[in-house]
Amino acid sequence: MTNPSYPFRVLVIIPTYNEAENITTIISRLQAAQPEAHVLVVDDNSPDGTGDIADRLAAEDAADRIHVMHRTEKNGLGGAYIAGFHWGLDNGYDVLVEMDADGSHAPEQLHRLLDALNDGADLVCGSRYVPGGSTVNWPKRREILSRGGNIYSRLALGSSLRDITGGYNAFRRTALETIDIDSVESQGYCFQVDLKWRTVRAGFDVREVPITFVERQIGESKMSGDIVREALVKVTVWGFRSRLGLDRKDGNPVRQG
Ligand SMILES: Nc1nc2c(ncn2[C@@H]2O[C@H](COP(=O)(O)OP(=O)(O)O)[C@@H](O)[C@H]2O)c(=O)[nH]1
Ligand SMILES: [Mg+2]
Repeated sequence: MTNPSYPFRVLVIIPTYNEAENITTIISRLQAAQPEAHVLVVDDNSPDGTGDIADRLAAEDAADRIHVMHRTEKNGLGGAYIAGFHWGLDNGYDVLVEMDADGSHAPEQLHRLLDALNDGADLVCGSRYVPGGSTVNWPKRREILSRGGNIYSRLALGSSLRDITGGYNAFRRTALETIDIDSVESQGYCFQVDLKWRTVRAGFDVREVPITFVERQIGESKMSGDIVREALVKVTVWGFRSRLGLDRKDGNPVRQG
């Protein structure tokens, strides 16, 4: 069904790993804020039963707007999103949104992203670091890491995006169809940088809108030192490749071998 206020079908993809205490709340907030949007929960066999709860919510939703993908093991945020994007593209959605399960990405602000898409953007990034954007209750250590990661990425890549590591993003399907998502191997923050950087380089209309990022109140972050190290190494390599003119014009990396 097309959203009456938007001329496109929206799928919100929510990757989950041990979000049993959050998943019901985030889906009901989303349905209250954007009743016509569909949701796909991509669960990596969470030991706390998140996948079962999502199945129950899907079964109880008379309008059939809730879908659940079960994967067999924890395989990182990036892998979950790629699988979710494929499902959404195969099922004819026009707009695919990334949203965390823990409440950090307010469904009540989703209209900001969708309005900008409706205005002609191909990718809209929810941004903590443009005027009007903010973070709430974030530990100082995480904020420094995030701000530092963004500054480093901007310098290394020559990108003008203020929040290139952010995870609250809405893609028009044509962007995802163009950037060869199967060749994206990165995880975590780096995955978000990779997707946005490819979309920018492919010449799409990429915009940022302010969001209020609220740190999770329940459950644990899956952020790890490995995710940070991966981001640092990969962003540096991409920066050099780009500056040396080794990238393909369509925004995708040159395949090795
Ligand atoms: N399916 C899946 N979801 C994940 C995985 N790692 C993290 N997530 C989900 O990705 C979202 C963001 O993770 P979170 O731990 O809150 O990261 P942070 O906000 O950077 O601390 C949450 O909805 C997590 O449940 C994973 O390996 N697989
Ligand atoms: Mg979080």
